[in-house]
Amino acid sequence: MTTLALAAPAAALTGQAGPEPVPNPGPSGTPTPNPSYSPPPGPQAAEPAPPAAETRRAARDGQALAQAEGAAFASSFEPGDPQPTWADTTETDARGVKKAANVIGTLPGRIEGSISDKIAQFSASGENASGGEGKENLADDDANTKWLVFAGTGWAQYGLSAPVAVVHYALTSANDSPERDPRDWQLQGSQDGQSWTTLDTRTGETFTARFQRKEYRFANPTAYAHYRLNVTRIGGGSTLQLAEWELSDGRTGPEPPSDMRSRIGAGPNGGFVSKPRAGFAGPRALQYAGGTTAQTGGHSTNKVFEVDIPVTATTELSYLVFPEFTAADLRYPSTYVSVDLAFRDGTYLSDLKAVDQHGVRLAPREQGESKTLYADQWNYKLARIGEVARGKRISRILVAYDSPAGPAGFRGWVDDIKIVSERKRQPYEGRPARDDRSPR
Ligand SMILES: [Ca+2]
Ligand SMILES: [Ca+2]
Repeated sequence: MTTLALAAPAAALTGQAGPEPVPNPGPSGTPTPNPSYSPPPGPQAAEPAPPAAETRRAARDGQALAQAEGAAFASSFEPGDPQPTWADTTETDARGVKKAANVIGTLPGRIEGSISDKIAQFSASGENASGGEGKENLADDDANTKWLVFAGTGWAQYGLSAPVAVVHYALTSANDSPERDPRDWQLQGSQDGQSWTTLDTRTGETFTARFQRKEYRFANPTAYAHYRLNVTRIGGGSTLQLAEWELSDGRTGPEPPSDMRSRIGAGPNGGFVSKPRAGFAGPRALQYAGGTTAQTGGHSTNKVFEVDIPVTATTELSYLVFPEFTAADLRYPSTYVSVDLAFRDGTYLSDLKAVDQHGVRLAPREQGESKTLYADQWNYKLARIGEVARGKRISRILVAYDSPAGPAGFRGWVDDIKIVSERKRQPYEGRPARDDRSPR
């Protein structure tokens, strides 16, 4: 694993959330349905954003490495890399038909009128980020992930991409330890993230079950740019935790239809062995996410990069993919994914029977069925596409999803997409011994 070690200066992403010194944090609790969220706890400081210089250097190093390998295209989604031409946009085939059915851009199970897509910034009084229990888990549409603070009180804060008049919110209790549930709190709004107006106050609330969602409504005509949940008392002890904190603008009815999500983001919140909130290399990756709406699942192919690359006999496609273990769903819906290519002649790589290094067809349904993609970790995929596509020209790089599971939510990350025309020998690959065939 070669995630970059990033230096850690103060602040940036976390706004006013200063590092919370917490003496001797204990383990965060009993096993959760997802074992990836229970590694030993570490320092409590909120994860800082990488400095711009680090980010630029990571991108430069990545491009230099890609060139040394003979790459015709390489993007790790960092500044300085080729940037996606499209976000959240479904591919249209040569006949003008959208390559999607029964997939929407949101995970199922949100409260009505959810504004979670508008949350642009997270801050908190503390978190257990190194244990995979960071503040971002409060708004990931997954009750199986939680925010945890080693303190009996605490606050979490959302900065919105545009002001919204919130009139309805929901808290969902976490997987274990009911005494850690919030009991007294205020919901507050702010325009500047500094001065706060209390909009709703609750005292003596209890959650009677794990993963229980409780919804609260209040009158509020003002569109605020920041919202804060200020927990002033928990059930007992000195650890606060919460699985979800959802905000709603009060809209009712079904969500407007939207294409599968495919956009640059900060990487997965948790994982067995990977740095949280980072890509495989560098701090960014491409997120794919959404929900299937039919019992028989759904599919969507989204366009990401516009390119013009000739395919030779030796052309290879490689990438890394991190399918999240969403909603503790043992059908692993996030693993039904592949990077696909659209050729100038109207054909697609997924139709050409290209295979990866395991001999599995490089198409989203086959990738999921193969069980070669492990959830909650980065998986490397390499396909010698020259064997099936030699002589064609690549027009677009796509991310394709096709799952038989539904209705189900899925979310994952793609990083380090590379198209290598002719692989150059690397120093670390060595040379075959000249006398391999001679007897010793
Ligand atoms: Ca990256
Ligand atoms: Ca969560």
